[in-house]
Amino acid sequence: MRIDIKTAVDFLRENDDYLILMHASPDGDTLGSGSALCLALQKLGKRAKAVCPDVIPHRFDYLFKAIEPMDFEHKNVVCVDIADTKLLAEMKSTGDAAQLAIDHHSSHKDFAKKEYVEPESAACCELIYAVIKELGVTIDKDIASCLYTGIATDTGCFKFTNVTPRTHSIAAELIANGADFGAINYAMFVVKTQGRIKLEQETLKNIQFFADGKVAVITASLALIDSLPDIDTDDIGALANIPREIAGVEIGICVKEKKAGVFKASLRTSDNFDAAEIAQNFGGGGHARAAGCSFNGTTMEKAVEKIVKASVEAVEKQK
Ligand SMILES: [Mn+2]
Repeated sequence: MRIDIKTAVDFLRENDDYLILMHASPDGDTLGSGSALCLALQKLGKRAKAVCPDVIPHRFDYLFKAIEPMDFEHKNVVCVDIADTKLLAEMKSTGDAAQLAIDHHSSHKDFAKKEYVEPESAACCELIYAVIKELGVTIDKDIASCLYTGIATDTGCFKFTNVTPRTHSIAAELIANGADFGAINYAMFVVKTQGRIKLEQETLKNIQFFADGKVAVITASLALIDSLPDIDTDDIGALANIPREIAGVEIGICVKEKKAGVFKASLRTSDNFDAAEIAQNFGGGGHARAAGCSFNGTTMEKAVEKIVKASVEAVEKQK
């Protein structure tokens, strides 16, 4: 059942022993939401723990340093930033038993007893901020840094069109309350491992342009990926954004070798092209500006040829 913030806050105030679930392949928003809510509930004298089905990348370690580890049997499950319990992987059944879900996805599928969902919010952390205020908990430096992390990461450091005046007002208050925004933005948006830089350097060497520079493709072979021990899946995933950073490129493609004979193409497009439509030619899909598809039992050259041909055709169709 959809509820308003007051009902969500009443529930949190009246109960105890919370297990807060954050989604698999965690991002800054689910982790910032989970850690901030956990800290706030602990400050109210309640037992709370925040759990993620996947390993949390080390760059997020600071979010959890102020949380007191608590050993107890949970009575109430709260899901944060989770649009669908499928995103909980092996913890799906725990999520399906949730008492409360707090989320901002327009695609949110109701699964909890109580659902506080506001798709107008740029980040789930905007909702958690409002919940914590309503709970009457003071937003200290630690909570402010957690909430700032979620808002900054879900807005691409305040660059995406999901940003509203309210997003900036909340961020301003978080900074006033001590959010470590300089260090957070450096860790989230600037610093890269040596492996990541090497990966970008090697893939940029093989960039190819088509359709008068409107289509660009880069490739990453398994041999290259395996030769760089300090890269993670985020580093590999981020390659997909590189071709669209080049002026004039409207369809940016990255083809990665997943295993022998299996290739994944990721597409990023301008407003003039539908990435999902191109990916659908090969049984893939996704969003209008970001989509992907797979090619099995082939070679890198053939996979590139197919996805480039479909992209060039999309450009020609538009003329
Ligand atoms: Mn989010």
